[in-house]
Amino acid sequence: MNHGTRAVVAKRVDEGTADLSEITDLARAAGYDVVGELTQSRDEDAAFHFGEGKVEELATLMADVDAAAVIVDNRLGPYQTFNIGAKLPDGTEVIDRFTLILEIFGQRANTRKAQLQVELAELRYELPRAEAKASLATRDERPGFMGLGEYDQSREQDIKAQISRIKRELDSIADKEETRREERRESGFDLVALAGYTNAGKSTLMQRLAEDLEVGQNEDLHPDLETTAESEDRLFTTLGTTTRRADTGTRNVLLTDTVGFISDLPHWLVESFKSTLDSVYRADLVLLVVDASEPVDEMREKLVTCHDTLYERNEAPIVTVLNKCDKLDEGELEEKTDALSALAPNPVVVSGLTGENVAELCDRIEHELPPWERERLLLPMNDDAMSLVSWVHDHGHVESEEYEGDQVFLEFEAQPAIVEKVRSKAANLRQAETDGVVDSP
Ligand SMILES: Nc1nc2c(ncn2[C@@H]2O[C@H](COP(=O)(O)OP(=O)(O)OP(=O)(O)O)[C@@H](O)[C@H]2O)c(=O)[nH]1
Ligand SMILES: [Mg+2]
Repeated sequence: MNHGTRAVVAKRVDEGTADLSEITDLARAAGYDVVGELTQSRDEDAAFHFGEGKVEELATLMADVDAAAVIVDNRLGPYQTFNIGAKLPDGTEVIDRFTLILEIFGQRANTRKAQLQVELAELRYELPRAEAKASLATRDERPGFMGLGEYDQSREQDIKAQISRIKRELDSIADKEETRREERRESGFDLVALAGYTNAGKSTLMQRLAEDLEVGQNEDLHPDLETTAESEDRLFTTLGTTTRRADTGTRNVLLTDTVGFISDLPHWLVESFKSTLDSVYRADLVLLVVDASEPVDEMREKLVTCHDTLYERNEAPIVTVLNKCDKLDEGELEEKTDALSALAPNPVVVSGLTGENVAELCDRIEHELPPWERERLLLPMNDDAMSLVSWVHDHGHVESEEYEGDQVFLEFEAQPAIVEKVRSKAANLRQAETDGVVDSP
């Protein structure tokens, strides 16, 4: 952990002014104490990333504020990291945006899956660096340095072997989760996922929507159900996925909260978290949560990042949720909604914190989910029919249930697959009644 490690944050932009607010938040989330800042607006320098003079300025600043680490909000090449470090006091850590995010993920990974994903991302980060080292060392023919190339080459092989081992294990976890999703659908649940930029308020909304009731029905089907979804004002509070039952009215909704998105993540990092994001990509409906209290340009940028992340794989319909509406007035809201209408058409405006408009969000969820089928059935009145009726109550929405003589008239709505199941069970019951035999359930 970096608790209290003093750090300088730095950023280079090609033109304009560099904004350090996000990297500062990320640094704090990782436990650093941010004690200095440095920015530069110029083209990237191949050797130092910044201009060489700027790196010297950084060295002075770091000595002045007594910092032990510099956190650079850019992607640094392996040689750039090395060259910057060489100009700074001995023992100074040079950290770039991705290593910082990996550090946060590493600190928060508390499940086997999250740990594997972090390990995979770290190895993928290290691989090109090990390759670079191996090729450098092979070229180094100085006496006394012989054999170094071989060492680095075996490190490279080692990394590749570990990557395939972890990928295999993650694939098997992903298969199990896919099976669980299918089982849940077959039991009549609709799968809704919360997605959005980190700190948008996903976990807070999850707490709002989640039923206080335990799911209770089937422990095997829901081993990942949690009673809490942590929320906090820092980036990447949630890393793993949490699923809870939500009460939206008639539908049986399982709501999943997961890791937030962030901009400028390299492909290999997003890939490493693929199986976590599967709960979003494979949902029946995605709620894309946006912090509406931020400046509209920032909201737009974050929406683009979210859409980019979702774009490749997501199959489900998306409902944009403008959250934190308690922080702004009607006028501001309308302006922002208009300005973002192309990216976020017809959004739902809520406050996860105060609960304002959450009922409207529930209605919208019910409306956007794939429609249920309606069915009317006549059942004989016996124990088997009664247990079928109670099964329908658990897996769908019963509109009416009328008892007349030795018959039950049932009118209900449910997912097409559930309706199909009930229909065939009902046919069997009627058949058994006519035959005078009753099947065991
Ligand atoms: N004022 C206000 N604050 C909110 C609202 N929703 C969430 N917050 C605050 O915003 C911060 C982030 O909320 P979280 O629910 O942790 O956000 P998240 O999207 O789960 O964040 P990550 O897990 O990091 O991706 C917390 O301090 C919340 O209390 C809201 O509707 N209004
Ligand atoms: Mg969260």
